[in-house]
Amino acid sequence: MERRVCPRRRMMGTRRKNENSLELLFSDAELPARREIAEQAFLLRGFALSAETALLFALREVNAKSPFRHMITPGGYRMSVAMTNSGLLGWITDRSGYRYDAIDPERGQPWPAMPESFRALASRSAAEAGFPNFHPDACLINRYEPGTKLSLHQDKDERDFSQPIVSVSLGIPATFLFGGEHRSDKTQRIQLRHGDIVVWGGSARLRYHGVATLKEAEHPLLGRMRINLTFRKAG
Ligand code: MD3
Ligand code: FE
Repeated sequence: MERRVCPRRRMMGTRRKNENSLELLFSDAELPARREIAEQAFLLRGFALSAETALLFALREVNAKSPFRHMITPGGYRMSVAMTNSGLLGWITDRSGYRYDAIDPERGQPWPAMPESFRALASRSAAEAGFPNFHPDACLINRYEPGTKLSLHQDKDERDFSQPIVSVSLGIPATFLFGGEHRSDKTQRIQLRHGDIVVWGGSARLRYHGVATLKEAEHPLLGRMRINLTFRKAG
């Protein structure tokens, strides 16, 4: 097991409240940098922190071209989570269904290119989790505010389920719900904070997951907001 010092812990210098048994067993300095939270699901605590400034700058640029919007589900509901995309393909939903599309329907033009800082972090993270040749063509960007949530679902609009998914959390914390292969399977709760990355591959790829209703909180850089970057090989 790797025991590199996690950059966020080095910076904070203080101990967070114990959220799992590993944090009781290891001191801050020797907490594993890569933790397998379930079969083929790897949590990289604080792995995005070193790229924080570049990520937030790039996010601003993407958003200037394709702003966040509340998409409509096939059932006619407005999603509480606002979304946009970067990359060759973007995930969209409207009354006719869920799909990936090269065109931002709000603008009738291609999605903004995937920023180099996004792409580089995603493939570095995948490699760290044991998926060395990850070349994402889609980055879905989700924006949560306190009171919003993402209901339990599967990600199955992608072509190749052997490719992993990389998820980068920024801003206020959230409780990620990780279920099984059936909607009714019990869920595991994982706290995700600013800078955390999760890589989901192989057997974890089709498990149900969601995000619990966000609690009121404020982040020094992002305010009352959580941003999640989800990198996929969609096409
Ligand atoms: C686990 N977003 O956009 S990404 C989504 O925090 C989505 O915004 C979440 O789920 C968010 O579809 C989490 C993490 C994720 C993505 C795909 C998975 C976790 C997954 C596929 C299988 C298992
Ligand atoms: Fe998902």
